Amino acid sequence: GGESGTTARWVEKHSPLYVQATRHPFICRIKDGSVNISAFRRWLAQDYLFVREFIPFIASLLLKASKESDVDVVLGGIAALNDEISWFRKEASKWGISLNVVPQMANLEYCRFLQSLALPDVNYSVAMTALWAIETVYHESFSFCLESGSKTPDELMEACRRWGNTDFGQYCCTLRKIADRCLETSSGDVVTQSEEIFIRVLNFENDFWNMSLSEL
Ligand code: HMH
Repeated sequence: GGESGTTARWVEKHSPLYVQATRHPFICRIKDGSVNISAFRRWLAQDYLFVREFIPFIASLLLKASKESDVDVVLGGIAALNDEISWFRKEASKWGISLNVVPQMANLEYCRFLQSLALPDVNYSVAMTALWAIETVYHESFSFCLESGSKTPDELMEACRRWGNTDFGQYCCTLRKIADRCLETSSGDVVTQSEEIFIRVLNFENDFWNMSLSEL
């Protein structure tokens, strides 16, 4: 069950965009082993900057959550980010990558979007839809690289497992259920706004992958 919620309908309705974000050439090249390591390095440093901006966004959701079980889930997400930040630093030092880089345009725009969603007047359902979509795109993308028959390079497996593992998938599933529950009792206006935010997240994710692939 749980497949008939609002978010599942949106994934169906916007499937070309959803597939573009979750089966991007950057991900497909990791999966078939043809990824350029310089693209991976660029992604790593830029994603570290993104995750730094992600912290205040999740913190804003913690403030908006009122149901005790929602607070627990969001708090778990924050705890996972603490570990994620350490992983980025360890991974960067392993690859000899500086994390002190200039954010590229696609990243800047995505971070600005996160900042706007963290404002106190942004509706909880809208912000929760964004969190579900952001985490789910990464899970769907990196779990694809772990499927049997994948030729994912050994040195990229840790990154793929970080977001592709089944525990992270379970977290995404929990976020989806929270978003669906919220949307069920939201006004038509909030539901419309949430669908727009879902579409914007998919576009930002696509741009982020494009940025990682682009030479420059
Ligand atoms: C760009 N989207 C981007 N970076 C991430 N780390 C996630 C989603 C998942 O947290």
